[in-house]
Parts: sequence; C-alpha cells; structure tokens
Amino acid sequence: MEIWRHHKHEARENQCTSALVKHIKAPLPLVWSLLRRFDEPQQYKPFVSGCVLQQAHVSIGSVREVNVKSGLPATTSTERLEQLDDDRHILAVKILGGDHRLRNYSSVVTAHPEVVEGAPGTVVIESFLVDVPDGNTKDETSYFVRAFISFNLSSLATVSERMAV
Ligand code: A9S
Repeated sequence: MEIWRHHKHEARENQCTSALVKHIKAPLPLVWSLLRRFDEPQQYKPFVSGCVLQQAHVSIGSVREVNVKSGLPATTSTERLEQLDDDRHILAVKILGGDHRLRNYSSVVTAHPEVVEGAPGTVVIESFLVDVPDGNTKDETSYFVRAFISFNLSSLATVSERMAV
C-alpha cells in the first residue's frame, strides 16, 4: 500500500525494525503541526521534560538534546533531523547518542488524511530501525521500543483530539 512506502527499513542481522499505526480523530493539519515541531517534542511526548536545539532554527541536520523525565532508562538523548517534508508529511529522526541503549536508532513518522464518521481524521504511521543491544533479543528490543512509541502516539492522539474540539 502506498502509505507504507517510507517505512521499509533494511535491517541487518543485529537490528530490529517494526511499525505502529495510530488513528486520530483530528484533522491532518492539526496533528502535523504537533509532529513537525522537532524543537518541541514535549508538546506531546509524555516522557520528555525538555528539549534544547543546538542551532537557532530547525533545518535538515539540526541536532536537539532531549531531556527525559526521571525514572526512565535514560536522562538525555541527542537526535538529528534527517527529513522534514511539509507537503508529504514525513518526519525522519536519527539518534546520535545519549545515556541509553538505543544505538543506530532511526525513525520515520508519516501522517495521512482519512475520514472517520464523516469527520476529518488522521492516520499516523511510525516505524523504526535500531541495533539489538548485547544481551537482548530482537523481540525484547522491539517490545521495548514499541511500548514507548505507543505511549507517544496515544498521547499525540489525546492532545490533538482535545485541540480539535
Ligand atoms: O521518543 C521517541 O521518539 C521514541 C523512543 C523509543 C524514545 C526512547 C527514549 O527517549 C526513552 C523513552 C528514554 C527510552 C530513549 C531515547 C531511550 C530510552 O531508553
């Protein structure tokens, strides 16, 4: 299907990849306005406490320092913007470093319009590719990452649907 075009990752033997889909009852421009803010992931990501951009403005190649709330398996993550397409609604990010175990993590998020019960809605697809850490299995890694993406997408839906009312 066409909407999966940007979510086909080439996984090596020591990597895992997966994708999640979320249907949101809010119009695409609203959902995209939250997703596209590379400098403010805390607008919807529930575990992010703050974010500092290393440049004055967002552009391809911009790097952000994401600070994570306490109690999680990390305190900080350094991430680079790989792609931001406001026409096709594509956002791609790579993790460069941080005090966590996600090595060579890259993600792609796309947003697509749909109609839900006659009202404008949005389908969001988020996929990722990451190294499987030493001592873990592919299934464990996938389960771990999918859990956090699922929290993020649920929160994105909650925030968007509240703003859409
Ligand atoms: O926020 C994302 O886009 C996706 C993930 C999987 C982020 C994970 C995370 O921020 C934690 C939630 C802190 C978990 C990072 C970078 C590492 C973790 O271990």
